[in-house]
Amino acid sequence: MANRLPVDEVINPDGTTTWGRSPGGLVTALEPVLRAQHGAWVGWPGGIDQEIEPFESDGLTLVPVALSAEDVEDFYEGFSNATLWPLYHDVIAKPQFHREWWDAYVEVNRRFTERAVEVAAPGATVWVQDYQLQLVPQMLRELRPDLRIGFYLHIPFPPAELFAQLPWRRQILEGLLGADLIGFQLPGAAHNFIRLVRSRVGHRTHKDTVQMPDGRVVRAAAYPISIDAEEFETLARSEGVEARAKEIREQLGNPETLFLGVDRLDYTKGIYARLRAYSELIAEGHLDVHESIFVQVATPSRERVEQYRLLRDETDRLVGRINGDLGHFGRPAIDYQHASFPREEMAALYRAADVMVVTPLRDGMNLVAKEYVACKFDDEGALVLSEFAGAAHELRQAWMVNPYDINGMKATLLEAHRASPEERRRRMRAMRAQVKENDVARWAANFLGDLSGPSGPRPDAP
Ligand code: GDG
Repeated sequence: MANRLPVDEVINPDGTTTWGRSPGGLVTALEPVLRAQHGAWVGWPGGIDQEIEPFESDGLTLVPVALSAEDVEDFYEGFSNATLWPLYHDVIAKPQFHREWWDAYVEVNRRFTERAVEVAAPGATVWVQDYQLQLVPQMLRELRPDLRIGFYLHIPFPPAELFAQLPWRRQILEGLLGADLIGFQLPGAAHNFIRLVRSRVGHRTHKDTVQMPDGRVVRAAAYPISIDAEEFETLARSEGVEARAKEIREQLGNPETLFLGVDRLDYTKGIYARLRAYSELIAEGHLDVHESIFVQVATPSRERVEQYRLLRDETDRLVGRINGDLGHFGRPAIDYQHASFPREEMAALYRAADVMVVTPLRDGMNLVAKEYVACKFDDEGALVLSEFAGAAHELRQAWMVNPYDINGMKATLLEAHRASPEERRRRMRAMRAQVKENDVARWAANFLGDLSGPSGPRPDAP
């Protein structure tokens, strides 16, 4: 179960509605697993007050959980995206703590739990996804001790010093401890969790396990998420994508070097500092607007949350100022797209880009970095990557940056830009081997294998 169902409602020209598969790493990862197990997906269909019975879509059973307008405001935009999201990302933005948001979080977590309880067969495995549903494992276990429960957190889990701000810190820890296995992107996050459980809940811990008073053993470990690398490569190799990549470069005036950024428009992604670093390289004459261009795709995201509205205005202003100061007719310094594109277009952009710039201030993993690597089947292209993205632990041959250090970023952007073709190929080859080997199917299999493995104690199973 996840906050969102893997489908979006599509309104046809005749006014009827159907469901279309929403793309994304998680959907591709879990779909084959669910299919093989005849599993069901519990989640929010994305609209308001949609009281819909479970239905089949492409052979998957989808179990909708209805949210009211108030739930969306308090549970989703409020507690999930204005409390937990900034708190778990190093408090880059100030988390807001509101008691009515917390109440909504508890209530909606309860609703998700009840839906799962209705559809889970005796002894079934339930895999709960992400920060919106951290209370579900405990709620599920109370109602259904027969279930095997896994939880996976897609975003970072903060150090104890930051997590301690949360007025409901103990409830969240206890919520998660309802699971048999808790997965994180990085070992450091699992370690943060174990340390917090010891200090705040008082349970005994040993290495990556927690000894629960009822005799259960809960494990917390790292399972770095990935992408369907083969599917991306196949897409990248298709004629349509190759032609579109050429066309994009032509439309941009055949620049010598195309720098690319692709992110949800989110303050964790470090878009502002990245564009400033690039613009200074132009202003100081290290790069020439007639030879280089920076394409920044910022996918619209969480537009009703205030921090995100402010970020959009700031980014618009910055891009306007940079282009006003440094661009020429038909030669902007930055080509900024506040839009969402089909996957084929994303693949074409990756194919077209010479230097991919991924500089989040904090990121659980960052799939964009892995997608870029997967699309570069000719071993061309350079990846500039933030040390603060989970992906930096695996893509070690990227050009690493501290996204808070603008001068450092400038130097590294130039280094990646000027690197010899051999140097780029050497690094890209190593990263491609990593991503191909550790794909999303392996991620899911590792987690589910450990969840069902002999170490998972099942004292209450019927
Ligand atoms: C969270 C964590 C973690 C983006 N724009 C378009 C588009 N995308 C796709 C990308 C990529 C995905 O969205 C974004 O994934 P990221 O990993 O980069 O970032 P988050 O959205 O913040 O994801 C993150 C992830 O969960 C998984 O655990 O890695 O750290 O924050 O797949 O390609 N796709 C299409 N059009 C767009 O305009 N089709």
